Amino acid sequence: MKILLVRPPRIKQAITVSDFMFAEPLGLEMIYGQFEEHHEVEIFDMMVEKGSLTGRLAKVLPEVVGITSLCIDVFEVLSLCREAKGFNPEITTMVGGTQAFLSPRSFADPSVDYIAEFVDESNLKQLFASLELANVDKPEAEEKIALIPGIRTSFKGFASNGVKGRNQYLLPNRESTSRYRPKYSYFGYKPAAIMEFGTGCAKGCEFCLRWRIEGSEEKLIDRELIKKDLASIQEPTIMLVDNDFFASEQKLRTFFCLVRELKLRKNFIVYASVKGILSYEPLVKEFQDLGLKAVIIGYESFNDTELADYRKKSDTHDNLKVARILEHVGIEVWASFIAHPDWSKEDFRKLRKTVSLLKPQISSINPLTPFPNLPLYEKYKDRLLYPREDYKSWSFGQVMIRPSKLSLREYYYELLITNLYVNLVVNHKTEMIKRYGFRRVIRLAAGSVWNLLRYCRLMINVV
Ligand code: B12
Repeated sequence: MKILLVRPPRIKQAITVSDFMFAEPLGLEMIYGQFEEHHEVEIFDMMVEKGSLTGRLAKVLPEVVGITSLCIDVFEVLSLCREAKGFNPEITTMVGGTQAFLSPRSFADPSVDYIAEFVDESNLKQLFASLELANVDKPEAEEKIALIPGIRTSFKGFASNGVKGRNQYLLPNRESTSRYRPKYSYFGYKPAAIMEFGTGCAKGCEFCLRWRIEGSEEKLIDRELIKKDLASIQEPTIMLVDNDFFASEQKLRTFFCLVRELKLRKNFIVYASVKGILSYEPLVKEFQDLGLKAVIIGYESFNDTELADYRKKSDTHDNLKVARILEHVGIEVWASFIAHPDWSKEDFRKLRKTVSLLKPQISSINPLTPFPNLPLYEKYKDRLLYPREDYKSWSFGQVMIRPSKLSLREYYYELLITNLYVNLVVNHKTEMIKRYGFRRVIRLAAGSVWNLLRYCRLMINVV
């Protein structure tokens, strides 16, 4: 079969998809890896490509079009499925990815044939065998597909077949995106690859979707698979997208062993928790010697009550300790903060003060987003500014909960001023240029400016 795997184009509302943070479609590379042996597969990355889907369909003439999705992509994905069906109604359309897992019903549309709620080696094999069978005996194939765990079908009204599961980390084929790879970047490092070393997160912070996606159990991915994957990466920088790379000493040590065994000389960027860094502080330096360059960390707030409410396992005192540890060893920090909807002007001022004490190289301050799959959604349901079906607004970069102490416009103004202050005033740009080089600092600054422009637009458009 000919299979075209598609990543939808950039969505205007996204903040991360600028030159400073623009990662490869890892999920599609995994699907490619599963089928390349027996099928003709191609990845069409519309975040990079200028051409239309129809243009590509005319060249490839696929039988199956599989599209990956995040929440803000829903309308775009549906429009691509309609385009595929419009080009040739015989094309089988299939949607997978984060949104298909978190909210499969958002793709219940006549233009979609299958929703892959979760995938693993086994259900993917069954699905593609059945699709081949459909060319010979459609009713029998449909009967079989309806029983495959994790696959929702249009002919069953997209009802779940009742089997629960999670996405399996499969070996990606990185060459499948070779023509796009020079464009992929993370944190201003370009080119950069992304991968995962362990899945799940036991911390369960109230605002975080990631434990909902991967589960609360922290597990290491199969060592041999990771070894192959690591060895296949050509880029000088690898971003490890695990929820908390400092989740355990065993995790860190296993990774160090692999890096030594493969004699890798790479830049590594990781997400880490404050608690993890405090618990395994002596390993920070060892990791740095092996290539750790930057850490993405959630400091979230200046206020201990808020941190406790978010179910964070650390307080403001811990945040400061970690900031000093990372500053001392010379690891770059990208800190994220959550603007609470009940903040006053004074609270924003307190945040600015806290950021100048913590001194991260980059700070992103995003409004609290009570995502539909989180307990927070119920808590703030009555104060929501947008309905859950307004998918594009759920970008983590837009005010979703009506502020209680400021008007919406004042709130956006505070967000704008605070982002401007912490990224353009607090960070000593000349020191950063000396340390990280002009090009990287320009890329990082471009990310901040992009964010600021968004807030400007949102502030002006408030009704
Ligand atoms: C890397 C990353 C990115 C990359 C690339 C994402 C991509 N897929 O194209 C970049 C930097 C571009 C990005 C951007 C954004 N991201 Co992002 N990103 C991530 C991150 C860190 C890792 C995602 C990943 O690669 N996971 C590993 C892969 C293997 O998993 P996967 O894609 O789900 O694939 C599996 C299955 O789903 C399946 N699959 C995937 N696609 C398909 C397709 C078919 C047909 C089939 C059958 C199967 C299948 O195959 C894989 C098997 O394991 C996650 C956090 C996390 N750890 O989950 C956030 C995350 C996914 N991002 C998120 C968000 C909010 C965004 C932005 C909106 C942020 C912003 N405000 O700018 C933008 C949106 C960009 C846009 N659409 O324009 C949210 C998602 C929320 C949601 N419900 O959708 C997450 C969960 C982070 C968070 N805040 O909690 N992101």
